[in-house]
Amino acid sequence: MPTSNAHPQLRIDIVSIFPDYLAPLELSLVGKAREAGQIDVRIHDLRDCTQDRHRTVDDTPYGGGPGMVMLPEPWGDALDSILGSDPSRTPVLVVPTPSGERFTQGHAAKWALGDWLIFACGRYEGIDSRVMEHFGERIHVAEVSLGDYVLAGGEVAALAVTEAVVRLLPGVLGNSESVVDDSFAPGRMAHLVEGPVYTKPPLWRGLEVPEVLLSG
Ligand code: JAH
Repeated sequence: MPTSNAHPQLRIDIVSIFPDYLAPLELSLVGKAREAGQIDVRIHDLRDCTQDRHRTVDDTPYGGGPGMVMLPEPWGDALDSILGSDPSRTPVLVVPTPSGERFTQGHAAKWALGDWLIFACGRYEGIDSRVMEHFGERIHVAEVSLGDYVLAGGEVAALAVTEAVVRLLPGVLGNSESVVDDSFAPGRMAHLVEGPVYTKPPLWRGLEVPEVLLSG
């Protein structure tokens, strides 16, 4: 009988109207993890879930105000389709938004233990709130912010969260760069408050590496 693995392969689905924006996931640490089969990354174009000839994904906000809001129907269809593709996994729907809770190392550590992240990357003024309300009744939904600033959309935040999670998976980092667990350190993360770092040469442009570090 199949049972829960300590670390099942992580599947990551990302829905965006700019799927090419996620191209960096083919590079570096995350790209190598994909090539090694440690993660299964799937990028989706939200416009493939529109029904009209113009592939419309947005409309004016009820109540007025600036900009446009993303229509619920394409999001509902996109997420239904992704969720229906594997009923055996336990998804977390991650929605990057400036109004979300602050994303921390604690989220990354928890999600690295799970088996499925689905990112909904909004644009414009965001996604019709009923999408989060509806899927919140079916699966875990996490609206997260990287910090107090506004981007043009959720894609860059999805890249950041993906990298923060994937580097924690066993076997993804090399031996020379192993993970220190910062998730329970209060405030600034423990290994970063140790201070500045140095490597060779010991004298560079008149600047010396602190004497105390040269003996080791
Ligand atoms: C902007 C949808 N805190 C980073 C962050 C995350 C998402 C967004 N902005 C900033 C965003 C517009 C539409 C998401």
